[in-house]
Amino acid sequence: MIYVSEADPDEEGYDLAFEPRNVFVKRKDPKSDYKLGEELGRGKFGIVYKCVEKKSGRQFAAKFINTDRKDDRLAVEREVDLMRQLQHPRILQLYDAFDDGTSEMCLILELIEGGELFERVICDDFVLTEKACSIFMRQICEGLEYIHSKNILHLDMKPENILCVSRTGNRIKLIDFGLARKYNPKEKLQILFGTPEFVAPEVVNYEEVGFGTDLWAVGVICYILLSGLSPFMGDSDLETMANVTSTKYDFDDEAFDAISEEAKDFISKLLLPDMRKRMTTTDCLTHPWIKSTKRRSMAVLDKSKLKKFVIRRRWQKAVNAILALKRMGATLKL
Ligand code: PIT
Repeated sequence: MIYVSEADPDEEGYDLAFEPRNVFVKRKDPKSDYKLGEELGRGKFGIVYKCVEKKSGRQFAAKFINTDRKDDRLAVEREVDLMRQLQHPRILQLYDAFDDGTSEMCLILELIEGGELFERVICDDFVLTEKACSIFMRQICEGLEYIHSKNILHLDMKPENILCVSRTGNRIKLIDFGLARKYNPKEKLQILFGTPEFVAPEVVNYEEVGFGTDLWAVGVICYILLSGLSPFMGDSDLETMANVTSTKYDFDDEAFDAISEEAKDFISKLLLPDMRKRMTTTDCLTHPWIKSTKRRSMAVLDKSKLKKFVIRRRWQKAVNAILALKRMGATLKL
């Protein structure tokens, strides 16, 4: 059994993976500098492999991104530009970037091998408690506070983008700045993307977005982590988005019987229709549920619903991967 909840994550060390670097995109084949290894994961963004820097023998992760479409290159250049500005222990670091003129660009990233947070949490040897949840949520808020302090919006906060540093510790890091944007409060920023289950009402309504948009998603993630239930999930994306804009949700399910009032208070101060009224990351970090983890319950939470949630998302991911292949012109022989 792994009782991951006890230790302060920072007792394991709070260092950056490597010294801050001023990364620029190299116009050559990444394989000239790095030797590729096993696949670590794949998603809409592309495929991530383990790799070794030839000159130093150091291990990294290599993310290959398809850049067939004209805008794809610009999007990756933007991701590199934003990641270059982010150096924090709660954010996956960028080490190198390549564009050799083929249909793929490559980012060399810090290697972490703990897998996705939710996948890890549902393992039978992982004991999930409310205290463990609040420690994870604190780290998510710390990472996001740093991102926001640089005037950057993540805009794709969801469970898949929270990775564990190791299989046994409780440190996490935020990944995927593919949809992130620089935020200028004087300019109105509207967006048309994201995952329906996690997007805020202002995104669905195509209204102005801001720091609060990321915090809505933090509220949804916390709701799911504690209960295994997705607060706005409908039978279709359209229904989910209608549920989001109604901003109606409740804690009525029996899954919440064991959950503290402070935890529910934390969620309810994030899932507010007006993004300006939601807690900021700094407010989150001083909220009693996050701040005083010592008093948090060590009672074991029932993970059966969370397991179902993760299995459902695995299927969704597989379907998305097939759709992405089809868009690239692949035909399937079944
Ligand atoms: C791993 C291990 C690791 C890095 C990653 C995955 C990276 C994933 C990733 C990073 C991004 C992004 C999408 C996915 O946009 O060390 O399993 O910046």
